[in-house]
Amino acid sequence: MVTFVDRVTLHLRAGKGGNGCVSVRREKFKPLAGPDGGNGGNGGDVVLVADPQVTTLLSYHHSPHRSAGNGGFGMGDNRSGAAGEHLELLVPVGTVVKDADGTPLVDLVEPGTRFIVAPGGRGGLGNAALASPKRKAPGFALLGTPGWEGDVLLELKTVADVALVGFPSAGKSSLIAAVSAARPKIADYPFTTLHPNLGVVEAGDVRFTVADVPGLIEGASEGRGLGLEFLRHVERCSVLVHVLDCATLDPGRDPLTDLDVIVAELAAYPVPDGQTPLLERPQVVVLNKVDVPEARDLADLVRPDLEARGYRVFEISTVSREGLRPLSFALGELVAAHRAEQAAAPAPERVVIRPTGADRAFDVRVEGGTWGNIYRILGEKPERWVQQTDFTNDEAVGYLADRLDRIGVDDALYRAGATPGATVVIGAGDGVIFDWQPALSSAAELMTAPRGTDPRLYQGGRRTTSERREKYHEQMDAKAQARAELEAERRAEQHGWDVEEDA
Ligand SMILES: Nc1nc2c(ncn2[C@@H]2O[C@H](COP(=O)(O)OP(=O)(O)OP(=O)(O)O)[C@@H](O)[C@H]2O)c(=O)[nH]1
Ligand SMILES: [Mg+2]
Repeated sequence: MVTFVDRVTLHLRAGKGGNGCVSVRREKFKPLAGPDGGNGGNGGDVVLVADPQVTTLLSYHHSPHRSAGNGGFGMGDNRSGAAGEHLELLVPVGTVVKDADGTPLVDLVEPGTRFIVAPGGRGGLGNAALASPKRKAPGFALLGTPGWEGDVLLELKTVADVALVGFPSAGKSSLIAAVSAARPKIADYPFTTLHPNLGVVEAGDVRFTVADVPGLIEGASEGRGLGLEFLRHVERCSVLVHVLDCATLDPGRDPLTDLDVIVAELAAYPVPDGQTPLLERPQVVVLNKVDVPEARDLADLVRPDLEARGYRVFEISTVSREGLRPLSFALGELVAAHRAEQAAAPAPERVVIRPTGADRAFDVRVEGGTWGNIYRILGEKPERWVQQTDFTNDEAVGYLADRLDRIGVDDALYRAGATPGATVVIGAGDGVIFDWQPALSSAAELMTAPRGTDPRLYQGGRRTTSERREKYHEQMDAKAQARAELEAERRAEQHGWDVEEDA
């Protein structure tokens, strides 16, 4: 049974944005009282949260398909759709998130860090929100856009200060059990430890974490034993401890050759860019099992050699607990020194989260095709606008054309050499294909009324300033005429002759 998982592929789907609504308000005696379709709700995001309480990616191994809630549809009477529920996925501190190609996206080393790994789609605007002085009665609404969908790779890299490395059965798990509250499995057969164990050690006023990783053997870098797979968990450790077995009964093994083998394997491990190679980090040597008399003799024998190579050497026994205190304190000092160095160094650059690269609104790419050139438009906005367009609605298509024209798509197409009738594709792959007419005309424009207006709505609608001014002048003219008529009548009565002739 799998109990520890440190690498998993997640299949994620963020929520889809809800569609906007087309609706017209109806009142008694005023059946067409203006648009009142509400907006669709935004789709929910999938968010990764680094949580110290979580230690494995096991639950994602069992159920790797995760999705966030969809946004609700907009409704009439200006009711907006509900926002889709966000999905929070708790991951261990030290989880590296990579995209499907293996490019790192973010490194969740700080507890509590949140990363929106799959952003939800946008809700579409309803026709009430699309109304404007020019477009009083939009007969269309925008569709919700789909949420991000795809695979990401989660990789757990244990965050510990000290890593214990060495041959199987050297006593690494015994050591972590002796100095911390960790209780890993300990047995006298090789590869007892199959996944890293973490323990917390307190030495004086320094508190640090120790990781016990599965044993290494010669050829581990070629995949022998458990391979170098688990050295991933050593990558983030600042101090390495070589645990050497002084009581091994295996012929051909002794502390010095063991150390050479391990050092050669560590040298073969490639750390990610920007990190200190494993062998350039502070290292100490621990000669274990000195409670066994022969082991102590052997330890005393090899000690000068190791010190000559520049290592600090500690003789310990996890059984009699001899030498554990000096070891803990020495490790505490090294860790404290490393932390002080880190604090003095400038803070490492933060990882950029999902760069959109959208300083330009769009790009036009000319591609050769069987039927002549294809002009491909790539850009965050044009692609989103296409997703928002209901192509069964001519008004919506016209609105899309206006939007594209406004950011200069037509001009850019001209400049790229497109002629009317050329094939234009918006988006990658098949995208959406148009026969280009400058200012992409649509049937809606052939209607008698300008796009976005509806003559039926004008009866009770608000008048524009010029209309009002015209009406005012008309009224004034009528008044003046009436006054003139009255005056003429009055005079005719007085003088008894016909004023018309007089004029
Ligand atoms: N006599 C003696 N035996 C020890 C000492 N430390 C560990 N052992 C024994 O050595 C054997 C292996 O110990 P582990 O701690 O499981 O070794 P390990 O390095 O974690 O081994 P793997 O997990 O297989 O890589 C066990 O039987 C322990 O009881 C010690 O100080 N003295
Ligand atoms: Mg072990």
